[in-house]
Amino acid sequence: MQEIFARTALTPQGWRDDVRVTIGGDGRIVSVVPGTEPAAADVVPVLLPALSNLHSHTFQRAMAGLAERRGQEGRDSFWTWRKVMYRFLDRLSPDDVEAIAAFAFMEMLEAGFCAVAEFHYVHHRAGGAPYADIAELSGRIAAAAGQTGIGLTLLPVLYRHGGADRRPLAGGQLRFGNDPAAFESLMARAGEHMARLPGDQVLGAAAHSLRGAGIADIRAAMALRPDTPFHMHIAEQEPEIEEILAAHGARPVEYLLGEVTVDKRWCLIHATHMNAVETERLARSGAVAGLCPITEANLGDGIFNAPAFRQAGGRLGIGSDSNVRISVAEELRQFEYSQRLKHRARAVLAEAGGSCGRALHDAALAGGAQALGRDTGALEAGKWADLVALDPAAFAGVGHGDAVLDGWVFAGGNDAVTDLWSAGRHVVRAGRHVAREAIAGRYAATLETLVADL
Ligand code: NGQ
Ligand code: ZN
Repeated sequence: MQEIFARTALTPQGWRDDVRVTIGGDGRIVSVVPGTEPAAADVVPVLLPALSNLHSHTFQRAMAGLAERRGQEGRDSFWTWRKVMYRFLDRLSPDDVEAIAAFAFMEMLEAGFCAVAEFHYVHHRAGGAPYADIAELSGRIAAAAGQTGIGLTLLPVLYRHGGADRRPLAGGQLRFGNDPAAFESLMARAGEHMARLPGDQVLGAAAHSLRGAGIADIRAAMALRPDTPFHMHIAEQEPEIEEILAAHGARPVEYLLGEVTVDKRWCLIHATHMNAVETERLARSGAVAGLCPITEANLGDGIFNAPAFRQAGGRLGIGSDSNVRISVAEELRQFEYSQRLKHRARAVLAEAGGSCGRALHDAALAGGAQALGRDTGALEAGKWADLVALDPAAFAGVGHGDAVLDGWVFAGGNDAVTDLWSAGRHVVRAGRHVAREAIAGRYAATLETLVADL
């Protein structure tokens, strides 16, 4: 049993003062009692249910800041970035994958994320030969989650083609490829690796995109674990809309919704470019739109149509995707700010009369929990103890009510996070991960070898 005493906490009933939260040995919340006396060991100023990060490619963390140079010719774009990314991933050994994942997971925890959906598509050796264990790299991701204590929803990704015209994989993409039979064995082995993690782990699946997998392959991948999360990238770039239109005579979201049942288990990553009909239909499907505001800005993707999507009851969450910067507060801020710039308005995501920070937080909390298939998202008995403690002094902010969230999102950042519990694992204390030194040391050594000849 652990006890936390919070001066103020966000409960399903709203903000409450002097709250004692008791956590069971199984990592779930036993009780949440407001109006108590501080008797507990851990006394924190503000306690919140922690957010889940619904989309990550951890290996890309090691490229942060290394792909911001403009090429000699033409226009830099998502597609030129992707070439650099492919060159980079071709160098990664299993040890590198694990060291980078551990470092990124640690940073996520320090930023206030309790859990992550790792959209994992690098499966094989450079050139495409499988490892002796086909799920070697899935095992390395699981091991990194174990070292850091983050809650992991692992999404092994099916990837077969180099484009919607079914051209073969080439270059760096050779590390991604599996036919449906190989993918089934990979999923089974990944399940064995995941079984070594604590009980909050989840194994779902994904298809990379309508460019990387055909609709029959997507249906087969969906059928492997029917009740678990299923994710896919969609409609991120305008050339991608043209590519799907040319191959299938329909826009990506329109095409997908017409071919498979998209429901609550689905998370569509980006969904940046949707027309009004697609926006409305996706919102009504119950699926989560997986927004990655910092990465989408970094890659020049475009701006999600948030007002229409929310109006139609759409669910959304946030992901750190390329991990060029890992921050809960900055993701929510970037999301709202791109809406403000586009619509030339303020507090776009807020309800009438309500706090913007609170609305962003609540939406991402619910959407993240759903997308990860994780029993989380509230300070409530029975849920995983996924908790983050903030110190509003870090942003010289108000310590009560929704102003805490507005302060954190618009004026604060990672340094306001003092403590984090993931399914009861108290892995961030005084703002630092408990194993930071070892994890950061291993990462620095890895990075040195990787960038030596970049
Ligand atoms: C990815 N990342 O799979 O890592 C993609 C780029 C692609 C983002 N879209 C590759 N942020 O979509 O083909
Ligand atoms: Zn992605």
